[in-house]
Amino acid sequence: MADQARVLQITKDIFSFADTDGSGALDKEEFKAAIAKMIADHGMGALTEDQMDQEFSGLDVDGSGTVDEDELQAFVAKLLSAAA
Ligand SMILES: [Ca+2]
Repeated sequence: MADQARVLQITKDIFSFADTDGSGALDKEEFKAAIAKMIADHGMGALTEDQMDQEFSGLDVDGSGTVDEDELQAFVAKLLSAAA
């Protein structure tokens, strides 16, 4: 199961890794890099391009075209509970 401290830690790691331009938000390319790292580091199941596009749209609740750290955190929690 995904405990909250672990979710926060992983989110922080992944976010700082993936936000390569330091904008404080992940655009779609950065988000895909974030997913790839989650999969590599935490053994999550791989996602297809379509699934990543879908997740991105689902997470970007304010329609900004980017995913911020809170939005990423929701995704990390979901992936971790799916993998548990
Ligand atoms: Ca960024």
